[in-house]
Order: sequence, then structure tokens, then C-alpha cells
Amino acid sequence: MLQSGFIQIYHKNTNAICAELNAGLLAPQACISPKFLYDGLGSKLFAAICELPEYYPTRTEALIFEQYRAEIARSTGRGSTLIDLGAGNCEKAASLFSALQPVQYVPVDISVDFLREAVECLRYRYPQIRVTALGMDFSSALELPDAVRSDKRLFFYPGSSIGNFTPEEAAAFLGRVRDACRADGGLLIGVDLIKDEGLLYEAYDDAIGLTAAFNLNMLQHLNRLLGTNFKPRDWRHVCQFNASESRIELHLEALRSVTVTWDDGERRFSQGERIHTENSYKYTPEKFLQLLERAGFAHVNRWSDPHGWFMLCHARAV
Ligand code: AVI
Repeated sequence: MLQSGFIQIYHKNTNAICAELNAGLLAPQACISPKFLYDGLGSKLFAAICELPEYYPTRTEALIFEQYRAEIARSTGRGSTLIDLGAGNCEKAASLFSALQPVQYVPVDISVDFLREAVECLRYRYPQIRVTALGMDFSSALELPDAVRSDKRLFFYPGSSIGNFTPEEAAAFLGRVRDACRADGGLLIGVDLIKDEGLLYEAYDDAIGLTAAFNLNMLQHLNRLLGTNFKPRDWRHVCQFNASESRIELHLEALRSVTVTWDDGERRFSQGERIHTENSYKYTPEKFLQLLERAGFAHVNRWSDPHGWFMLCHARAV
């Protein structure tokens, strides 16, 4: 049966965003949340990064989906309310539609215009699925409108986006996902595993500079959101592995001394000073399973690739 979906946009609270950015820029170690990497261009750059030969997570996860599609569907069941957190271009979820046969698909993304475009295409391709798209920031609260069915909720959080939270934030976030499920709900989540540092550097500092552009584009996004006068040419992309925290870090480093001004503030950055823009944590399977348990999930089924680079888990909300 043909069903029409709709887009529900939660308007951004611009005051809260400006306060968050202001505080981040004025902190002794300047730091901006990675969610600000995703404006329209940032989302396109991230989709392009996912096509890079060096960026192993996307293709490795896709291989796991391909190889274990039937087992994954047996574990999750069919006919779910598939809630895709950070849906981007919706391609990953769409590749599972035939196996999972969701009754309702709920893509959620902070990058509203990008999501709107992706959803338009999807409606033509899958007219039998009710699509309810939500433009919202789900990182700090997960309030779903009544239009999202409450039965058989299957939260989909692929690509190791969970790695962009600290482990403490990740546990809290997973707890909120758990709370948004009834006992028939669950979570299908991808997580990047600890591996050789060299592979990580290649993936996060790629040869053609897409990741550098993705990182530097955040400055243009900040100029629009906060009215700063960042010039991307004054900055360079830096990627470093923090072994004690088991994470890749992205930074923007000032190439010369720069003074950045905006309506409510000003900050001088000396040459070599950095803005911390992203963490990407890498887990051992055991550590990640503990995190799922801590959040209240159980009965975990998991799948991995032959190199043990990436893991996909289906966990039940019990
Ligand atoms: C979205 N997230 C899982 C990506 C990652 O690998 O941490 C973002 C990214 N940053 C640089 N390249 C990709």
C-alpha cells in the first residue's frame, strides 16, 4: 500500500547553539563538537569520504551487511520501526530494506537540507514504506514525536558514529536509546575496532585531502552559525592517534597567529594552537559489549569481518 511520509523539522535553538560554540571557542583548549562538521557541504564531503579506498569503516561494514544479511534479519526480525540515527544519505539503511522489511523508516539527521534531499529520492524508490524524516540533533536528547511508532523500534546506528562520543557519553547516549525502546525494541550498531595505527592515519588523513576539507569546512559552518571570521587558509587539518585513549583525534591548527572575532567574543590563536574538532574512539569487542550491557541492552549477536577491523552488533532492549 502506498503511504505518504512527511518531514518533521525541529528548528534549531540558535541561542543554545551560539552559547555552545562561544564556550567551545573560549575554552583554554578550544574544542567544537563534531556535530558541527555536518552542514550541507560537510554531509556531502562525509559521503565522499565513505567512498575513499583508505576509509575502511564504510566498506568493511558494508561487507558484513552483505555477508550476514540473512542472519542479521533473523536476529532483528522483520516489520520494525527502523530509526536511523545520523541517516545522512540514507543509503546504508536502504541497502537493508529488502532484508528487514521495515513498516516505518525514520531517518534522523542534524543536516536538515541534506536529509530532505535524500528522503525525496527514497520516497520514489520505496513507496510501500512509511517514511517519517526528522531533522534534529539527537546527541543530547532523544525525544521522538508520536508519529514514530512505538512498537518494534529498531534503532540503527551504523558507521561507528558511537565512536564520536567519549565512552561515558556513549554509555549515556545508549541508555537514552534503550529508554526509547519497549521490550520488543533493539539496536543495530556498528563499531570500529582497535587496529594498526598506520591504517588509522591513512583513513583520517587521506591522500586527496577529503578529510582535511571536511575538517576545514567546519570553520565556514561556524562563520555562518556564529558570525565568526575564520579563514580556512589560516588553518590546517591535523590527525593524531591518542593511544592512551584509544582514539583518533582531529584538530584544526593555526598556520599563523590569527585573531577570530564574532558578535559576542574574540579569541587570539597563536601559530600552532589547535581547535579540537573530533574524537573517533576505537574499541575492543569486550569493551564495547560492556558498554551495551551498562546501557541496559542484552542478548547481543555480533558479526565481524575477516580482519577483525569492524563489528556489527544487534542488542535487545530487555
Ligand atoms: C561519522 N564518524 C563515524 C566518522 C568517523 O570515522 O569518526 C567521521 C569522520 N571523521 C573523519 N573521517 C570520518
